[in-house]
Amino acid sequence: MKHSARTQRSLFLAAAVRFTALALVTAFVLTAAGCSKKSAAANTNGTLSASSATDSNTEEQTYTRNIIIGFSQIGAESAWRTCNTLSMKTAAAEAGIQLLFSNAEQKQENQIKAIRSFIVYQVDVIVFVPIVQDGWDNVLQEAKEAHIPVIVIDRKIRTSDESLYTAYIGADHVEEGRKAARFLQEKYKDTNKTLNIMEIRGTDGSSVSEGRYQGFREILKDDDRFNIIYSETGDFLRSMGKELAERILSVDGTLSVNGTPVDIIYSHNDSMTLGFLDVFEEYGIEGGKDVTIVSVDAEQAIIDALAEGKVNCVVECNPKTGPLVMEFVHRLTNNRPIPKITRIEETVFTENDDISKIEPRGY
Ligand code: GYE
Repeated sequence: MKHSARTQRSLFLAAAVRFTALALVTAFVLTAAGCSKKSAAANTNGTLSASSATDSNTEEQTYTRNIIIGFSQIGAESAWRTCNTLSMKTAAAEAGIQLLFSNAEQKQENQIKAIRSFIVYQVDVIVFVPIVQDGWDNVLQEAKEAHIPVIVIDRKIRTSDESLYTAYIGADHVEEGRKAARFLQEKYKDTNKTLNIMEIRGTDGSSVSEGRYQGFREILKDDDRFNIIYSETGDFLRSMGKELAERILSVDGTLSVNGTPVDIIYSHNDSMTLGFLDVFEEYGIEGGKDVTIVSVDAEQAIIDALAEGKVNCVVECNPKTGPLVMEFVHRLTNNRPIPKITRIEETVFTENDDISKIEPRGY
């Protein structure tokens, strides 16, 4: 690739800075990422690790192309997240882009540290998933002053200065909440009885959980039949889903809140839903029958549960954004424009569909 005005001089400077930053970043990446066996192998023989999901040729190719991006991922809390990470790593390898990967293990301060390291290292583009919406302006201002474009993926940030990031790629999480509610209105169109809802929220402060919370209520606000009697965060974790289910069921063995039976569970992600289904088995509760369940993500395990009638509706959220991100990185590093906002198309799978026709999810 012909280098832009980011002249040979700044490249020489960059190389010098990179060398000093290398120790910093390498130490950070190794500890944080828990690199896959493959890239870990590369590290042990002393070469710089650029996480690649395919064979050694790709690593060779990666170095020659010389576009370097820093990717700050929030963690590995769900099958969705793991797939998102793999999509990024695979797409980078296939695009010949070197990807410095950081796993923040669910901590915003680790993401801020990683972004600062990417700035020191003078990567070409920074890509990150903001675990929560607020608190990014300072570090993004530093990236801006270093002339490093930032692509925000999956979750959104809340900022007073939209110029602090170049582009957002992700789903419409408010619409995901609306889709969940519309399914319930359709399912219960012929009943007038009150329907009590238990909501399991995702990570509080995240744009995803806020969107799924808002969109759901937006649709149901004028429908008095639906009554949200419980809303608690499970932080998108299967373990927390289990914990909440045990806490609720251990009271009197029934799925109820202060004696009020729960008719519907609205869960912000499949991992938490699977946690509930784990515990339901112990209590002989049939998900999908004794209680209607609506979940979001559409990982394979929940599609299997849908096929078994254990859940009733699954709102898709697509984690495979890697190829699009790499396409935008190529455009950016060739001074070509990219759209500010790019929404990922998604669907809904319900108990009324022919589940056998659903393609394997890959996560
Ligand atoms: O729904 C959940 C993950 O940010 C859309 O994060 C993502 C969410 C996804 O933990 O499984």
